Amino acid sequence: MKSLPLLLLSCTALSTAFPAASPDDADVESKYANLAEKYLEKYYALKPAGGPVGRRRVNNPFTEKLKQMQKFFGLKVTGTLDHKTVEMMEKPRCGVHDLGQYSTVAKSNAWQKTDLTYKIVNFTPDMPQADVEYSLARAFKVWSDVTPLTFTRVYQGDCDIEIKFVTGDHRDNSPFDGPNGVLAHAFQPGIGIGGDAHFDDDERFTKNSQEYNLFLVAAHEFGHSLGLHHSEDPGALMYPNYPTTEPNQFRLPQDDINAIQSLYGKTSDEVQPTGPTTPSKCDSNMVVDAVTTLRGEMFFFVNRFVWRKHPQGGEADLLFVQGLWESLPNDIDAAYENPNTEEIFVFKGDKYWTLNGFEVQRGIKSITRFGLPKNVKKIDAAVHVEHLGKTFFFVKNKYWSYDEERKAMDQGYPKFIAKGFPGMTPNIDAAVYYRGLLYFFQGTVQYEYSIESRRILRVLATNSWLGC
Ligand code: 0ZB
Ligand code: CA
Ligand code: ZN
Ligand code: ZN
Repeated sequence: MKSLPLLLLSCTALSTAFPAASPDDADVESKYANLAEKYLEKYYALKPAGGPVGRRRVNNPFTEKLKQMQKFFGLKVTGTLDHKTVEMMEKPRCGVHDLGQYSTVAKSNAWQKTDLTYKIVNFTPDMPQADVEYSLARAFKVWSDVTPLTFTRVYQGDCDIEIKFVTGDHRDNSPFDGPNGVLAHAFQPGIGIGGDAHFDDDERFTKNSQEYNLFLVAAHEFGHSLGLHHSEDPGALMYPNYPTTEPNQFRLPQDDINAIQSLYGKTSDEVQPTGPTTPSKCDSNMVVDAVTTLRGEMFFFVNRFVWRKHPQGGEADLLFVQGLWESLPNDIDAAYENPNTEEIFVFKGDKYWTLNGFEVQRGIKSITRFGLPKNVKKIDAAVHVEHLGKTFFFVKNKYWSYDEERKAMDQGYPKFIAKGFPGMTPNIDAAVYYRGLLYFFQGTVQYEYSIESRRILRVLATNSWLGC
């Protein structure tokens, strides 16, 4: 049986997502820009506009994906939205990715054994050989840690997963495309080329957080080698796009654990591994780490993600914290904006980071600079109240008041939260000031608080801002 590379699994049938119209050449570009964007988002993993300000330095993601699409359909690769391209986009087709199927619709084939072998046929010149070996071994371990699978390296003869670094056309009907775009591909389980993983050696592979980290790319490819398809969960390793997260802190997300265990079962370990889950804005159990405004927008921090909400735009966008601010840690404690200086302060443990919009300022500082005592090892929440010129820091059952003008703590603090904010109880997760009111987040609920009348006005669900 000849197995197909994942990218040849597309099909043309069933419904069309777009109305059929006859494009008028003159304004094809503007008229169909929206259609093309939707199409590329759907089938080519184009990130929605206004999405993460990623670290990638590709020219223009839209043009890149458009070129991929034109190539796939044998059109002239112009990178512009011409008549022929629009026509192709309007042709009926089934809802399957050209980049591989989503795990939810695909019926994968798995290896019929659990002890697999791999061979590294050649090496990339980008990294020392030992680093390549280490990155690939670590990528296999991602999957063997959560399943009964084992991976053994062989040096010659037959093997299940052959690993190669190649460029351009390498005779499997899926030529690579030079720098960026496609980074690698892998074949589903099977004999011959089945299971094999090819890496585009026109990329620069690294073992650190610079693009593209070989371990991360390999871990994703080996997922395909084991029979996984792309996932729709933006936090999953098998999501179609290269993630903007720190590779050294990588933990296999729960979505991928579930997917691989559905093919091969669980490990025999007594303690079953679990992984990070992606928050969903409609989850009424959602709890936040921190909330802040930023130049009129709202940012809700939840572990390694942040929801970004434009005040008038209804839906909030889910982004990686490190997709927006590369050097920020995940799981922060608190954040606040001083709208006068347009600075954002982000707190974790006894340290804080300063942001100017989407730039992280140099230097991680100690929270003692705000005048907090040394025995405070972390704060729960921070909020700046514009009309008072004060910033409040909440720690367990107490709070401090910081004067932004004098850049000093006010006298007589800490005070009890119950005294300063009657009705509020200790251990606040996050606080934000918005249009004259305070919002305190505690677990799955949020209290709308009036400073003037010193009382809770409303109790809302924590996720109520996110437009579920
Ligand atoms: N390979 O498995 C892929 O998904 C290809 C595209 C397919 C048409 C073969 C690929 O190289 N995708 C890019 C990628 O980074 C997408 C991108 O440039 O954003 N794949 C590697 C990856 C994806 C998610 C997590 C880690 C690594
Ligand atoms: Ca490439
Ligand atoms: Zn290939
Ligand atoms: Zn992939």
